[in-house]
Amino acid sequence: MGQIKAEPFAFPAKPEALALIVIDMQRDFAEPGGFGASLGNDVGRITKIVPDVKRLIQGFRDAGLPVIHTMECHKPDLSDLPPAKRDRGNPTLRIGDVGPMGRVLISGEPGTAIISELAPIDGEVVIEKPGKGAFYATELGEVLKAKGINQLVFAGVTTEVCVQTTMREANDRGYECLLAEEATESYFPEFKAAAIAMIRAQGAIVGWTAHVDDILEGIA
Ligand code: C5J
Repeated sequence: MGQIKAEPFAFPAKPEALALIVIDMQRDFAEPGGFGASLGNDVGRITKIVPDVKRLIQGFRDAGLPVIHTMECHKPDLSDLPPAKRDRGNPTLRIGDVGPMGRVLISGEPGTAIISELAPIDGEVVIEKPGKGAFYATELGEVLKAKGINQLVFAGVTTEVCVQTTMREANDRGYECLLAEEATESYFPEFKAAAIAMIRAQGAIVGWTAHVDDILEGIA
């Protein structure tokens, strides 16, 4: 492993320091009746990336590199859910309400689970996060430090919300971040395109972006 073909220039991958972080590939964002749908979004856009996320995960597993999963969710007593988050907007179901897949975005509920095709395997870390960024109010920073990880490849949803927020948190903490273009998606195609453009602008001001095939070739 060395360089991964990427934009705006090659990503200097170091096998001893690299992990994949899969953001929020949960039923609540990808299936009818969940949080994403309650906000009026077309969740079919999210399910389309599952094959690319799956082969990226498999590539990291085959290379013996860590795969870390995150889930946006809250405690059943809602003590980690700010009213400003619960009350905003006009969704058909609010976080904590009972929907067809159980309570929306609540830890342990069926809808909160990672979709079955992408389920974590034994030994993979799963971070439950109450915010959009995966470093806020979680153990992610300590987990990465303990594993000696300082380079992160990102996949998951949604590109401009939880993925980009976490990339920005990571960038400010000194991580080198690479976004896998076909393995991330937004409910809004124009927001995905804008996020990719702004991440890699100005000499990778937030990070790099690359195609899944090039990442898989780089880590093989
Ligand atoms: C959102 C996320 N979009 N995982 N969450 O609310 O991006």
